[in-house]
Amino acid sequence: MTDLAGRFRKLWDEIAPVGRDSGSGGYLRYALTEPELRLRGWFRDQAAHRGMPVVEDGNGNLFAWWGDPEAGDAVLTGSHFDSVPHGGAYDGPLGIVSAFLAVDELRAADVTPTRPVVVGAFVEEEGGRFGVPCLGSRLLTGALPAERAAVLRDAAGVSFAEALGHAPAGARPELLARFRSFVELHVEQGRALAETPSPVAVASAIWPHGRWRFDFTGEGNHAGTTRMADRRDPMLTYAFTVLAANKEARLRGAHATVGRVSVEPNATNAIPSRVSGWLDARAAEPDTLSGLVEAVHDKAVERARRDGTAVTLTEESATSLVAFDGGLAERLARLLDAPVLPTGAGHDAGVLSGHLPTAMLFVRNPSGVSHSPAESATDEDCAAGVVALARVLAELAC
Ligand code: HGY
Ligand code: MN
Ligand code: MN
Ligand code: MN
Repeated sequence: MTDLAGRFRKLWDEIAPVGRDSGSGGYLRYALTEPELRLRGWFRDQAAHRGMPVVEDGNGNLFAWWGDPEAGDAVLTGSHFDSVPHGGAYDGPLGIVSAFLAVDELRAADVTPTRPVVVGAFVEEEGGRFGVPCLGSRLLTGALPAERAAVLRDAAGVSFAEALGHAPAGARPELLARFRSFVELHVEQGRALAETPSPVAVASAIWPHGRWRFDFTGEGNHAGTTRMADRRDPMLTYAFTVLAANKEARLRGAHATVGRVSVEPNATNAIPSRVSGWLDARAAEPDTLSGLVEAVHDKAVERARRDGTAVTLTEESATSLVAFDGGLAERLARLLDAPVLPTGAGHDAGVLSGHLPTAMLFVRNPSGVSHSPAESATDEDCAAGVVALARVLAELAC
C-alpha cells in the first residue's frame, strides 16, 4: 500500500465507524443528527489541526479556509457528510476527507497557493431528513428561500430551523462571491470507471432529475368484510403506477424509481384510505424527463378512474440539466489524463455550477453500487483521487 493510501486509510478509519448500522453495515448519517454532528466536530478538528479557520454560512454549511478567510478569489472543494438511510461509506465523506488530504499533499510539496483553498461540508445534500436534496447549497445560493427551508420537518416533526438551532440565513451572495471555482470529488455512482484503467474521471454533466410525490386516495375499509367489487383501494392504483413508471422509463432510456411509500392507516386488516409514493425520475435530456413524468401521471389518472380512487401529483424538487463548464472539464481531463463522464446522480456541484465555474472528479467504485452498504472504493484509488484533487487545486489556486 502506498504511503498516501496508508494515510488515507488512517484518516478514513477515524470516521468510518460513525453512524454505521451494525445490522445492515450501511450508514444512518442524517443531517444534524448525532452521527452527522460528530462528523462536523471531526471536520472542525481537522481544520484546527491544519490551522484552517472554519467559517459558517448560517445555513449549516461549514467552510475551512487555507488562507485569509476574509479574502476572495478562493477555490472551494469538499462535499457532504449526510447519507441516505443505510447508505454507503463514500458518498459524500470521500470528497471531504480527500480535500483535507489534498491540502496536506500541497503543503508537503511546499506548494503555496496564491488564492485561498477552502474545504466545504454542505448540509443535507441527500435530502434524507428534510426531504429537499442539496438543501445547504440551495440555501447558500438562494435557490431555496430561507423561510421555506426553516419549516421543513423530519419524520419526527422537527423543523430544519430547530435542528439548526436558529433560522437559516438563506442566500449569502457576499460569501458566494468570494469563491472563484468549486471542485467536488465524489465516489463514482456507477461502473463506468470499473471497466477502464483510470481510477479517476472528470464529470461532464448531471442528468436532469427530480422527485415527485403521488398521493392516491380511496376509501379505507375492513379487509375482511368489504367485497372486492365494492372497494376503492388506492394501493391498487399505486401498484399500477409503479409498474407504469418502470415501463415508461425503459421505453425512454430514462431512470424511474419509487423507493419510498407511506400508507394510511398502514394496517394489515384495513384497506388503505391513502397511499403516497415518491417518484425519483432522471433522464439525459429535460424533454425526456418531463415526458416520462407526464406519461406516468396520465397512466395513474387513467387507472384511478377504473379503481374509483383519486390521484394528485406534487413536484417536491427538480434539477435541470447541469452541463459543467466544458472548458474546465476538458482542461482537467487533459491535466489528469482522465476520461470525462456524465452522471445521473445529483450533487451540490450541480447547484453551485449555476453560480461559479464548477467541476467534479469521480473516484472508481468497483461495485458501481451506491446509496447502499455495497458502495466501494479501494484505498489505492482513493489515494489516486487525492493526488488528482491536489493537482487540480494547484492548477486552479496557484
Ligand atoms: O440522489 C442523488 O442523486 C444524490 O446522490 N444525492
Ligand atoms: Mn447520494
Ligand atoms: Mn453524494
Ligand atoms: Mn449528491
